[in-house]
Amino acid sequence: MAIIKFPEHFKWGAATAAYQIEGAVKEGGRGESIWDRFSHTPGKVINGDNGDIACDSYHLYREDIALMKDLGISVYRFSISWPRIFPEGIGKVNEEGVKYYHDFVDELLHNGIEPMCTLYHWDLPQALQDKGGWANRETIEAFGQYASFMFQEFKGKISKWLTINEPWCVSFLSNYLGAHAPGNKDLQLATTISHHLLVAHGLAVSQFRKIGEGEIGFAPNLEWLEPFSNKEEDIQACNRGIAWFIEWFMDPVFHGKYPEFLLDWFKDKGVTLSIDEGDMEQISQPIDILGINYYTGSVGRYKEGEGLFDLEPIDIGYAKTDIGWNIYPEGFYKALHKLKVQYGDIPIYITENGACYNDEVENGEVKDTRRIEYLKQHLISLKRAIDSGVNIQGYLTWSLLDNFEWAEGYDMRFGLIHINFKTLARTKKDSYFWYKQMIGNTWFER
Ligand code: GCO
Repeated sequence: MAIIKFPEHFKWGAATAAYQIEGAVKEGGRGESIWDRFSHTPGKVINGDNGDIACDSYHLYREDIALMKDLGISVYRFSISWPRIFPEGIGKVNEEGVKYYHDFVDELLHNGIEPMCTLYHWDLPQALQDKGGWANRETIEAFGQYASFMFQEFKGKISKWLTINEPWCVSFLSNYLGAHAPGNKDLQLATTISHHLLVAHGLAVSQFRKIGEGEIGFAPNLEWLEPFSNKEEDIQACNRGIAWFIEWFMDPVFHGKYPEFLLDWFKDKGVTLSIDEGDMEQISQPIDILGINYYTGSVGRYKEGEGLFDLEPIDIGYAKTDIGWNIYPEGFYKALHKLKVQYGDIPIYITENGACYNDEVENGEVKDTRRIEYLKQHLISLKRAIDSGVNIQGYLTWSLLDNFEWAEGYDMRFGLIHINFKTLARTKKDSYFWYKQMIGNTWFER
């Protein structure tokens, strides 16, 4: 038995995103988002699920916040639905949407919970998509205006901001792999979008320096890849795979340039990046915090022609969560360590980490022991990283509630709290009670 103990000041939290929990998509003057359009397109989401009702947190947020308070978290990460603030993406403000988030944030503050706000968690106003979405640089300007409006409006209330959630998903997963809205399959388009997202991030940071108060950063996701052997070709293939998540998005922000070896790789695939004057300066402005989302990793081997990077994932028999992702806590530690080596001591918040297990309610209980085990394993990796000098300030688990898991719909459950999507009843899972105890103690026993 060992005690895994965290610093007293360490922040514990949980995370969600607007489209995944709010519902009420046609209420309060909200405009249409690309996820409304995508989820209502037959064949895009499993079971034809959509976010029309989701957890109905739009109406039930007081109940959710009471649960957060009971859970004992000190910080809650949520996202703003851009089309609730600007139904057309730009132009006229929807006062009802602004008021909704004021009421919501006031309720959090009243309960002693610090808001951590994501500006873009994927629900782009459809009106902007109709004009080309993130491929069109006008969307960057629209994002800048939306961000400025929010910084001004919530000054003194929200002091932790994240610009873009998981730019890899917004660009490559959504526009090259086609799995998420808007569902394109075009590497050039996806690469262009990845750059525009970073410019939009930088624009928001520069506005924040003028009018905002508090700390700002972004929240990339990453997956770890361990080389199958120590052959150079395996190592290089895994480096490319990792760099697609890490260096591609972080080198521009922290070092003001894209990684050469990936630029060359993309060039060989016929993809080029068009960088306007001033873009790299905009992107590389200093940020205050870095959000990291980590779920999974795997072993990879060089194989010519396999995937985008001549990289073949090898299943060496990992245990998997119910969504089929390998459980790979070692990669969490290694990735955090790599971030320190390459990007220094920027304060890091783990803005997402958690597991999909679809346990149901039985006799009023949800015995999700596998989620507790996943959390323990990843918190041990986190502790190893902290002890190795990585500047980690907090951990926010994904997710507070079971919710709309994008293209997977409602079947895939990540919450500490079970949602019955018919009755909207909330039931605390065993992992909720475990996390609550761990937060109270700041340690757990292994
Ligand atoms: C994100 C994530 C979440 C997912 C979670 C589980 O982008 O922040 O995709 O929204 O629900 O990662 O897949």
